[in-house]
Amino acid sequence: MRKPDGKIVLLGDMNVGKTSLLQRYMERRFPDTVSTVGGAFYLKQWRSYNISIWDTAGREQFHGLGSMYCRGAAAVILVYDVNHLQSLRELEDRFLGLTDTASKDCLFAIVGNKVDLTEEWEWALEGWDKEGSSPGKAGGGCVQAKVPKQVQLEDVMALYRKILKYKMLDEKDVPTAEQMCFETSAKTGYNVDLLFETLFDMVVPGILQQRSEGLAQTVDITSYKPPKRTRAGCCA
Ligand SMILES: Nc1nc2c(ncn2[C@@H]2O[C@H](COP(=O)(O)OP(=O)(O)O)[C@@H](O)[C@H]2O)c(=O)[nH]1
Ligand SMILES: [Mg+2]
Repeated sequence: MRKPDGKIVLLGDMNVGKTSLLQRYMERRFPDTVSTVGGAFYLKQWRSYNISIWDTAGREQFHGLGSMYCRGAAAVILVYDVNHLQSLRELEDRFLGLTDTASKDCLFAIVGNKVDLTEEWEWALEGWDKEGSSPGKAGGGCVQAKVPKQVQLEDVMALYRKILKYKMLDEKDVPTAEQMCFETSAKTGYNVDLLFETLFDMVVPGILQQRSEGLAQTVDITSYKPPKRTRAGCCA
């Protein structure tokens, strides 16, 4: 197996939907029951690059996510639940510190998952087939009442800018908050492809740069000529 060219990690509180997002993207499905204890990462071929995407494998519940996990990451996806403000706060309080080992030009995306559970989702998808999913029909056990969204995008973008400050990054050198703050639903697939594929495209230039630096080093070594031969040249 070829060594991955780039690494992307998912971070965030338990139950925000990290495993579901990854499975929705990689396996094109939303399983009713997900077990995070299992495959810790997926390999995605994107154009001619291999990108590894790491899930936290349940370790977040033990507060035992070491900073090893983010080592060398080209991008970090910070996931919160749009219906739980606390899950956004946890990103700053508990997870941001784990990203110190990421690559120096690491990209950050902040993702609010489970938008399908909000009232706003209903309005946004006016005309969308709501068969069985509207609160009025809450007879079935699996139908959940819609609630107003708890986390507003402005607060998320403010957190993004705070992260840039924490990382001492200049807003002009990195993607904007508008580009890097997403709202998704692993359940319906809403914005899931957009999230991952935007990030893949963004990490590719870094991979190319790493490759060319590696290549430059190789060229330096192989083109090195012993001094004797240089002196024998005809340029003097
Ligand atoms: N309605 C809804 N439920 C979701 C969504 N994403 C995940 N879930 C559910 O939330 C729970 C936690 O998801 P999981 O992927 O295990 O979260 P993780 O602990 O962050 O990996 C599971 O019961 C999922 O089915 C979503 O987009 N919409
Ligand atoms: Mg999980």
